[in-house]
Amino acid sequence: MKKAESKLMYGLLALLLVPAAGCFNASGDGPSDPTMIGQGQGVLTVFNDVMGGNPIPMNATAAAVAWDMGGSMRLTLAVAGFPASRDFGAHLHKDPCDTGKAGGHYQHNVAPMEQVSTPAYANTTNEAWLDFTTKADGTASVETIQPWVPRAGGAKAIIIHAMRTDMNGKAGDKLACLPMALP
Ligand SMILES: [Cu+2]
Repeated sequence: MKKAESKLMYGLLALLLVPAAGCFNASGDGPSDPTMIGQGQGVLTVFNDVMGGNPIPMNATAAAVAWDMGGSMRLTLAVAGFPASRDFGAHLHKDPCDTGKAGGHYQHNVAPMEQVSTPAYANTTNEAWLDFTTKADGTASVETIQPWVPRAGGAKAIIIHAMRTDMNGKAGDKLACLPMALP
């Protein structure tokens, strides 16, 4: 497999560019070559909190890469400069960071309005969740593998939340946003 040297913008991203050994293929047809379909593009936005309640420093960083594993998606997220030893929620969201703080979660099967935040739709296989716990050095890396790739134009950001995600897909305040360049 060719390394994507040209995409190595910084060290954090470099870590994410090595596909998993032994390619995952949800359809069971055998291995297929992963294709990078998108990545975190631009700077992590840490949302202003006038009450001083945002624990993420403004100079924190994040990088993400999405791979098409042959109809399924591997999505990786790495962060640095975060508070040590703390839980955060994170998800793939529908809208850009500057549009309503990225709107709601990307859902493969789109819920009827009244069921958006129910376990039937807000779950770990219908949405891409990337909850993580930071290490003592303030870094973390996490990945999720989903049996789908996002619809064209359907996913535009990763939001980092104040708490781990509960069974209804809720994870508290939106603390930061990473723009995602996806098809
Ligand atoms: Cu979210």
